[in-house]
Amino acid sequence: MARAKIALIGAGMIGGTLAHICAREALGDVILFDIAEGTPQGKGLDIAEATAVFGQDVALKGANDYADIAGADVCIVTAGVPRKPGMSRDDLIGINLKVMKAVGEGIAKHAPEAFVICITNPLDAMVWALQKFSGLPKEKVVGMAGVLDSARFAYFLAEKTGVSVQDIHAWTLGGHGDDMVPMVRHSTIGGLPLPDAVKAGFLSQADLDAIVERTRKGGGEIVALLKTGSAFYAPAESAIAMAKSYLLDQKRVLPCAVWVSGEYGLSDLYVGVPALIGASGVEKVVEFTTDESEKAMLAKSVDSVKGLIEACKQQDPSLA
Ligand code: A3D
Repeated sequence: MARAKIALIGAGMIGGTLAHICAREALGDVILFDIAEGTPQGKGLDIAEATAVFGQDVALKGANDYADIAGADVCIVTAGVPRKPGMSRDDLIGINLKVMKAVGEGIAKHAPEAFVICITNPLDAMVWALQKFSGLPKEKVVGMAGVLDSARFAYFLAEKTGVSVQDIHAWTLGGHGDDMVPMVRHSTIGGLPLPDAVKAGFLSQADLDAIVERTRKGGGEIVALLKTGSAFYAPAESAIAMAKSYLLDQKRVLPCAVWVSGEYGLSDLYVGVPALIGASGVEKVVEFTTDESEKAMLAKSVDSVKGLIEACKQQDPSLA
């Protein structure tokens, strides 16, 4: 059987990391696409040479022409600019919306059958715009944010409690901004919902509150440390989990930015919710029960997403 073809649109920090993981795990042949000449070719060749060390038979190629992504099974989009210290994700709209237009048109022309995972920020607005610009089916265009935010939540819980990350299941919903919604009642340590884990002495309520706050600001914490860009290892791993669920029809339930039509009382936008990803793309949205406080937090987060979508429509009236 032919190997899958994975197109990475954007060969920067996340794109290069994605290519490395795809090659090491032999997920498929990789096309690294970027407007920067030499960068995708250089990273592609570097990783291709590494395949002879770790012993995987996959092909890697750098490209500056969309024709090279033809027939891709999966496209992972990181094209655009990341934030620098002092910037919010929303400050990126001006540049990244134009990038989404070019990328959307390129994918529509050359890889219209692909499952598309957007990572470019501000995530919920960019994946919305990418779907519009590409015209691809909504169930085949998703955004990566929730897997990363939930991984941060889980890691902080593991670090505090000493419990293996493997036995912590954490969920964040809503938009990928500082008002994202870490779902405390639905997240578990060794099967115990977090409020019960507090009662059982795994951590204090104050520790939990601090972890929720740190999770919300997790992206900014890394930006402040790196100074020259944003996180890339954990974002890349998160998108790979989504790509694998599609390519291998794993049917994992992962928090992703997906098009909602009525779920959680929301419609006509992309927002982070638990979604079952299989060979057809988004096959189901899982609806958690939400109490009044969770509903209010979700509504606030969704308002931020709607504000970003409005800003996109103002910048590019073709989206209105
Ligand atoms: P970076 O290392 O700058 O790579 C971006 C790449 O995009 C560069 O190589 C550019 O040359 C390339 N590029 C720019 N314009 C185009 C274009 N029109 N077509 C093709 N390529 C282009 O950034 P990065 O890899 O660190 O981050 C990429 C994006 O992911 C940024 O927007 C980040 O804000 C975002 N990001 C999102 C998350 C989420 O959880 C959603 C996490 C981390 C980063």
